[in-house]
Amino acid sequence: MTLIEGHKPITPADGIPVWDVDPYDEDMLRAPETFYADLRAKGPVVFIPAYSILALGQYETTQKVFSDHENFVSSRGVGLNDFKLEEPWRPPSIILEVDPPDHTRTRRIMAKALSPKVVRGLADMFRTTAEEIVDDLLTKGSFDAVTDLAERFPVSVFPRAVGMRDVDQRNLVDYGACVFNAMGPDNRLRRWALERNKQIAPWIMAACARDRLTDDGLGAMIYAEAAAEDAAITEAEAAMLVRSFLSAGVDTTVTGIGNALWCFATNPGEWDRLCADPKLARPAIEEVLRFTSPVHTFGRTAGRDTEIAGYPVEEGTKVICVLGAANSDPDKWGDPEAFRIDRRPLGHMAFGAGIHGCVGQNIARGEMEALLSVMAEKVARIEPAGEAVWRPNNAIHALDKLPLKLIPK
Ligand code: OVV
Repeated sequence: MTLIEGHKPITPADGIPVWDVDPYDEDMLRAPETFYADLRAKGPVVFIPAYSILALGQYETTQKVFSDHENFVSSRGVGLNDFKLEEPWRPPSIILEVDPPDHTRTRRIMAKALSPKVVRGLADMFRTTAEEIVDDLLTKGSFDAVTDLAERFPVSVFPRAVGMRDVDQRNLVDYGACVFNAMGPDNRLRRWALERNKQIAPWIMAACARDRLTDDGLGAMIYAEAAAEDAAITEAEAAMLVRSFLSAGVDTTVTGIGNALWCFATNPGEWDRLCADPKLARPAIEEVLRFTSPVHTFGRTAGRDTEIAGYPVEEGTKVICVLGAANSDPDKWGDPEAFRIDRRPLGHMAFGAGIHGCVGQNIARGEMEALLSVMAEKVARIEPAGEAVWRPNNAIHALDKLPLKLIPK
């Protein structure tokens, strides 16, 4: 059988709309709003012949399929490649790219290391670091908020929380970008990722080793699980779980923070509201996540013959869940194109849903809250100082450049 993008080509069931579109077109990835609207308008499930995949964008169907780990598995990869049919581009993640019961075992360990209690213990370090960085930026004129704030802050606090002895901003951010680009088709972005990964992967794996980590971080907590009596994981698996911290914990929060700064720079009235009522920091974060969907697309594979919205779906079908489209569905959200920090968008899909829902979401929120709270105390206005440029990625909706100037209180 000839594969397409490393998976089995399918014949869609009668009645499923067919759409000649490239969801991974770079211009569309930079400005995805019309793609999201058109995808939702076509119906609950759409066949895209260019990649022989199904795509979902309506909130209800996206939410349902994404939570249905029994019919839509992760063990065959969450990108277009089917790990059952093609060699994965890197050794698979032992938490992301697995199903129960394998998933249950590793998820429990990661959830413990990233628990609300652990995250509360990191809050002071997050705040102090945010203060240092914001004070420094307030002395500057304009700066690029992508490298100098959105990257700098998470790269200053997260590797430290993990207990990494070796920190390299470029390698850490690019590694995440590689992992997300690799979920897409064999396009320029994915080819860049596979090349860049050759340079970075040895550095990443070395940084995950037991002796490259301090004794008091999240990494040490994972290794402690491997050292325990009747340990649930091996030492080699501990290294792989630390790799998951670095795959999923840097570029995602960098993107969330960059997108938050963009939201407030372009909606100064909402910044004024946050400054007037700092308790809005938490709901503001959720609205940033809903409004900008830092992870815009994530895939699953039909593990058996099943159905979506009443249409039969054959085993081996790759399904992309367009989280950005679900997060802007007017059937779910009133006035979805408005950024309103007091919306409280319960049920947004930015962290996914179901058993694979982001295990790091508490720490992600903790980082964003520390930075936004400190800024709400010190920064009167976040002013654009040039054109914001988006950086296409097969799964992430992130900025490439965001020139800003911070006006002190
Ligand atoms: C990109 C991503 C998301 C979630 C988990 C992982 C990666 C992983 O490597 O475990």
